Amino acid sequence: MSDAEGEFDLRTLDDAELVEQVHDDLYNGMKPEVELATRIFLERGWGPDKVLNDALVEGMRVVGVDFRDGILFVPEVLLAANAMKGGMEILRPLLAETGAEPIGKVVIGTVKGDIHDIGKNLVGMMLEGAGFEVIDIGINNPVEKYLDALEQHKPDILGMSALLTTTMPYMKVVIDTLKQKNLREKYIVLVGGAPLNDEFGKAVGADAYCRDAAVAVETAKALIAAKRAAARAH
Ligand code: B1M
Repeated sequence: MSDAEGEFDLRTLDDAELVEQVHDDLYNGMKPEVELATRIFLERGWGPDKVLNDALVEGMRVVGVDFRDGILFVPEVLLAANAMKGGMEILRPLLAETGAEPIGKVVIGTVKGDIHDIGKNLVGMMLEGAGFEVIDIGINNPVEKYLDALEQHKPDILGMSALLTTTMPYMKVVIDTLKQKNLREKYIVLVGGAPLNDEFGKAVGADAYCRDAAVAVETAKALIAAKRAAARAH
């Protein structure tokens, strides 16, 4: 039952107990334990998307609630985020497994003033898994960084992420700049992040707001197909 550190062995837990445990371990920022639990789920035949959603994303949701309520603070949340990333890195190659030709190219980044990147990373991984080539330009991106990346990589889609009500308006700065430079029509612009909604997406001039990574994939596929069909029709 015990391992070298005198902790109990995660493998002795059944699936439901292990899910509870990984939520606790995420909450407590215990990266090695979260990584081990992720591996155990996979060994037990869980699909990577189920491990991601039931174990990691749900655990992070609980962290978010207690962060909001002042029970957890930035240092603890950083540790939780780090633990989450440990699990995500194990899942990354599995989520991104695809032998097919890229179905499109995406540049994605978190907007200026915002350093949240877990959701963005997840969206990037899921897009890769769906066959997109993804260029991730990281966090805290001013409009110039987006423009440089668009110029350099010539993607089909620009994805922007914002997790703060104070940073989400920056998406409009980026989209307005694209309009000023007559570049807006060249790209499908998708936006996402917890505080956004459909209305906001429309208000800033994005093509779509994506509630989560799965919706981002569906939307990216649908809008690329529509754009290509329209181009063929001309
Ligand atoms: Co911050 N934080 N945080 N934080 N943080 C939130 C966002 C907050 C809601 C917490 C709360 O109060 N409940 C709150 C924002 C409140 C608001 O603006 N209304 C908040 C705050 C206030 C802050 C600070 C200001 C705290 C402080 O310093 N006092 C500070 C700001 C720093 C900054 O950015 N300048 C801050 C800092 C941090 C940490 C650094 C500690 C850490 C980030 C670590 C990291 O990302 N590397 C952190 C975290 C982890 C969170 C919470 C707890 C979790 C976010 C997360 O990773 N969720 C968050 C609470 C919450 O959201 N419940 C919170 C999991 C992730 C899978 O979901 O990111 O929503 P999400 O992504 C989803 C969708 O939104 C969507 O798909 C993803 C996957 O399904 N999506 C996209 C996201 N981006 C997309 C892009 C797309 C498409 C879909 O493009 C096409």
